Amino acid sequence: MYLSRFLSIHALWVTVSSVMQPYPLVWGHYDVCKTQIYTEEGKVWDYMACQPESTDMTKYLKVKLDPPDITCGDPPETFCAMGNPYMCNNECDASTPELAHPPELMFDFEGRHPSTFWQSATWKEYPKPLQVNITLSWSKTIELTDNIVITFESGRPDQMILEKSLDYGRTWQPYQYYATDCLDAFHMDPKSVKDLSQHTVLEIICTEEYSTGYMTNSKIIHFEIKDRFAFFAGPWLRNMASLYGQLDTTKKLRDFFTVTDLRIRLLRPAVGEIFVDELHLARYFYAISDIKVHGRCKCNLHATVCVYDNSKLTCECEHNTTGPDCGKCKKNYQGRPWSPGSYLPIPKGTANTCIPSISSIGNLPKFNRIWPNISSLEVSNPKQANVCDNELLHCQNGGTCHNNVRCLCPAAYTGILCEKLRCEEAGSCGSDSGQGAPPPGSPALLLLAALLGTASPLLF
Ligand SMILES: *[C@@H]1O[C@H](CO)[C@@H](O)[C@H](O)[C@H]1NC(C)=O
Ligand SMILES: *[C@@H]1O[C@H](CO)[C@@H](O)[C@H](O)[C@H]1NC(C)=O
Ligand SMILES: *[C@@H]1O[C@H](CO)[C@@H](O)[C@H](O)[C@H]1NC(C)=O
Ligand SMILES: [Ca+2]
Repeated sequence: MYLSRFLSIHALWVTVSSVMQPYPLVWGHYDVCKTQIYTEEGKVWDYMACQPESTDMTKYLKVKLDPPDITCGDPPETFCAMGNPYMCNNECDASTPELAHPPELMFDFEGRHPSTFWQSATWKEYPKPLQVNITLSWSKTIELTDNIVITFESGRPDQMILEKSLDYGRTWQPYQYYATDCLDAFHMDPKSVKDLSQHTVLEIICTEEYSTGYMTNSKIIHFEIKDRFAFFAGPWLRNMASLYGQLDTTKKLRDFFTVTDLRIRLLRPAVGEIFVDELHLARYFYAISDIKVHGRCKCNLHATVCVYDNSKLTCECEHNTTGPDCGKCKKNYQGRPWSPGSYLPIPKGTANTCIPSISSIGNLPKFNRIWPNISSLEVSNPKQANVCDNELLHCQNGGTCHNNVRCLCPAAYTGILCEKLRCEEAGSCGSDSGQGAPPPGSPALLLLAALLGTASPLLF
């Protein structure tokens, strides 16, 4: 309807949009910041919310160990196999490349045999705790899009805390506690992410799921990003609109997945038994073969490109924004306050571009934004029509608050506060349409996947 009036140069969007017309538009890719369209007034730019692709972020980090001399091999030492105290023929020697285990080996390409790994000195000063901080710094805000996965070469630690910073390492908050015995180690009841819900998703938990006591042959520790997304987007992350809507409105939720630094605090190595074998302390140490961190530069939905230059990540800002995260308006484009882009409405979102300052052009800017029509709201006094705000979150079902007067609803919802299912209003709710998602394998979905050259409907 609306779109068919335009002939877009960016054929993809036109095709996708018209293909998707019969279905609610439940997802977007946000991989284009603007396209040129033809209107009755000629060629104009159409701006939309955009973000960089999610990628392997370990390529861009700096790693720092505390204490700095904790890596094994200086002086050379032998260590024993955890499970067998009499197998002590392994050597660590920092001055011999084949026998050294420097921190870089946590981030090199894995998949060969044997794996390469960082290793700490052994616990020779027992009972003094053997503790190591591994700090990963990006000097840039990034948004996590997939699980953090840490692979241990020997046993997984008995006690560990994953911490995060949002202010380049000035302050730290715990992200998750890991222990063989949470109550004993941290005075916390053990929980798993599966015990959480939409309402408790931000709770910081202690988990025993990844400790030595359980499946001893597993070497992996997760911080579960996807399980947390699933509370909003469903178990197969199909209803991304709902997640995006929630991320749009709830700053706390968005910040939860945002970091500038991560810190792995190793507090007690794997012991594997109740008592520490004091005669064979060379059995105890930390060794990590791989750390996976997937995410994207946070550019406030104003850039698709994030460049790595001079060991520094920076958003290439569009929409006349600027700053490392596109967090402010460019000079002479301060005609209204800066605002992040919005994921809604799906699929193109709202660009919220910065507009020319009034003084720079002499008169009011012409601006093709649709301002909310207050008189169309079903409220008695339009002057007090404060329908919603981002702190109090009155918009429901993932709706976003727009200038405090209107909720922008995800495609499947309607009503002033997005409280009604659109299909309910039309009297056509089927079993699946309540999600607002077309059934899996529907022609629209398959065609969309084909157009975008991806087999997966996931967005990350
Ligand atoms: C690790 O970092 C924490 C703060 O996050 C600090 O209190 C602790 O002393 C550090 N431990 C080591 C071994 O540097
Ligand atoms: C930003 O400013 C340039 C001129 O510097 C202009 O051509 C462009 O259309 C503007 N973009 C947006 C999104 O307003
Ligand atoms: C605003 O909404 C009212 C009621 O729906 C309508 O009569 C009016 O024409 C609208 N105004 C504009 C500027 O669209
Ligand atoms: Ca490795």
